[in-house]
This record gives sequence, C-alpha cells and structure tokens, in this order.
Amino acid sequence: MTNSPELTVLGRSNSSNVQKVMWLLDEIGQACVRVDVGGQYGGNKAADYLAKNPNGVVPTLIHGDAVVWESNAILRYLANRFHAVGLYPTDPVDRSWVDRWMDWQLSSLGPANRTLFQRIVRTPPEQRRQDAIDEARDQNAELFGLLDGYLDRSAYLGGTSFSIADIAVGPLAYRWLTLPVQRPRLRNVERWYALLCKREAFVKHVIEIGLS
Ligand SMILES: N[C@@H](CCC(=O)N[C@@H](CS)C(=O)NCC(=O)O)C(=O)O
Repeated sequence: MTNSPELTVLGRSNSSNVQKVMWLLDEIGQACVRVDVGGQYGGNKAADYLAKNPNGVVPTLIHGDAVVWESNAILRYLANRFHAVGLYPTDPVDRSWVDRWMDWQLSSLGPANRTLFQRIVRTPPEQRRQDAIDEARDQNAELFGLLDGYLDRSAYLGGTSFSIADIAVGPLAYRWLTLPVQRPRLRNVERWYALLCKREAFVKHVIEIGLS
C-alpha cells in the first residue's frame, strides 16, 4: 500500500468555505497543512494561485497531482478519496439528499448568509445600515425556516446520520445563530445545531475561530 500524498489547504481559517474542508479533514482523521491565503493575507489574486484556482477565491485543495477548488467539490473529493461512505452515502436516493442540501447551501443559503455577515461583521459600525441588515436577516430567517421544516422529520440534512451536507451548512448556521440579530425560534434547527456542537472538529474549526 502506498502512502497518500500530503494534503494542503490554501485558505484563511476564518473563511466558512475553508472551515468546511478543515472540519471534514478532522472528521476523517486526515492531517493537512493549511496555508493562510485570502482576506488580510492576500495572495489569492497572484498568478501562481490563479494557476491553481482561476476564481481567485479560497479554499483550494492540493493532494498530490490533484488540485481541487469549490469547497463542496472538495468535500465530495475527500469523502470519495478516503472512502468516507458514512459521510457521503452511495445509495442514489440517500446521496441525493446530501447533494441537494449541499447545492442549496451553495446556491440559496450561501449568498444570503454572506450578505448578512458582510453587512455586520465586515462593515465598520458607522457604515452599517439597519435596513440593509434587516433585509438580509429576513432572507436568512426564511431560508432557515425552510430548513427547520425539513428537520422536523429528519435528524440530519442527509437523513438519520451526519454527512458532508451538515458540514456544508454548519458554518453558516453558526453565523446565523451567533450574529447579533433578532431571530425567529426554530426548534428543529436548534436541535440539529446542538448535535453539531457535540463534534470536536466543528467546535475547533468553526466555533473557536469566531466571527471575523
Ligand atoms: N463557491 C466558492 C466560494 C469561495 C469564496 O467565495 N471564498 C471566499 C471566502 S469564504 C473568498 O475567497 N473571498 C476572498 C478572500 O478571502 O480574499 C467555494 O465554495 O469554494
């Protein structure tokens, strides 16, 4: 048996998309080297980075000859590569539940969540606009309300067990439940989130990093 090549994650630790990758690597017991790129560290628009990831965003995963970008594609790559079948089921229907929530995170929740985060955390207090924050809060409340309805009949996003769909949505749930905004009571989301909080890798790579 040959040793797997070293895993390198390019991306700053306070990026929710980098956090997903670090969380999964911890869950599957794979060590990696993480290099700070993006945000205050820059480097993501440099030619050598763009040669790896032409989008100029983080994360990028390097694993031997494989260079993978798009955080959810990285989650799928790692789950497949390291045979984490429990985290990414092979049954087509079961897998479709994991995939659809990951796609939902990318296409629906992600943009709304980023807008809210940026309007509060990445905007100096004197420039914050309450109407803009309220608008983004309402969008997030609607989306998490939809998730709450689903979680009324499902323990996790992919069904009865934890999967990479929970990893894709978890960091955004942390932001939603931690940002200083008024939220509707969503008991199923809270119950599911409490399960995530029991996972050491979530605490380490998401909660302990905080909002920055
Ligand atoms: N869809 C991409 C989005 C990546 C993305 O927008 N990353 C942000 C950080 S969360 C970024 O690189 N921002 C620029 C920066 O950090 O300088 C993915 O999931 O990987």
